[in-house]
Amino acid sequence: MQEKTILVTGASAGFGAAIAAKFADSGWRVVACARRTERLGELTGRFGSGRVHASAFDIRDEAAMRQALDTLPEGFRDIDALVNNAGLALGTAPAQACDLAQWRQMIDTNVTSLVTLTRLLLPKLIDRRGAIVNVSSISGTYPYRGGNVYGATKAFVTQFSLGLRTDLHGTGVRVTNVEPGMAETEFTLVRTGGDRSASDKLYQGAHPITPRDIADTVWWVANLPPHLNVNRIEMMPTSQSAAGLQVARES
Ligand code: 8X3
Repeated sequence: MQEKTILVTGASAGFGAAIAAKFADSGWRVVACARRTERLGELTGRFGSGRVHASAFDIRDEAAMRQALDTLPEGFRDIDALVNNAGLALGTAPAQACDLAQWRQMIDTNVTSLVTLTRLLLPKLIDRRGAIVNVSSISGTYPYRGGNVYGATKAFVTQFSLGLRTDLHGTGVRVTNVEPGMAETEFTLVRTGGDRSASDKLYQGAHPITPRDIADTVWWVANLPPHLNVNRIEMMPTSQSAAGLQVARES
């Protein structure tokens, strides 16, 4: 059987690194994309450059993205699966106190870059009857304090996944939206600007989702028989649930 190729964004850490490792370990070729060259080197060091191609570029830089796609080496050009994993949350302040630059960075990364890469790869994915897995979040469905623009970007990803499914009708391309809840990665360190104690406190005793859990899920979705499409998967740690509505009463 011909080896398949998967392109994973945000592959230097967390979900992306776990997804890249899972697929590489299971015989797929992996195009691992991220900004941090040295972290991608861990993947190529472990699996070899014939199995993992490290593609280092800033996902917000469209010219660099196009250049990276145009210069994929032989053996990594026929993309069968795209995992749009790169994304971030910045800040936990209420909307009225947020930093606009952080909002723009989240929109640029989580929305603009994701749609750009998807659009660029769609012809190949259609040729290959491939698969797209978008990493969204429960924050796109359930609002929480300080989630504001981060949640809105993930709601975009969720709706974009549904829209892609519709537009790709009849092409054989599968589209899945994965919506994780609390997961322990560098997510909270990034969100808080490196506050290790905030990160540790959030996850302590919660048994959060692990990168391995997400890698196993993406693996399952991507390896289903071609006649099956999982539209969306909402996942939470058992310890997490929605908290409901609030009322501001007159005192
Ligand atoms: C990450 C999940 O619950 O921290 O997107 O927003 S949550």
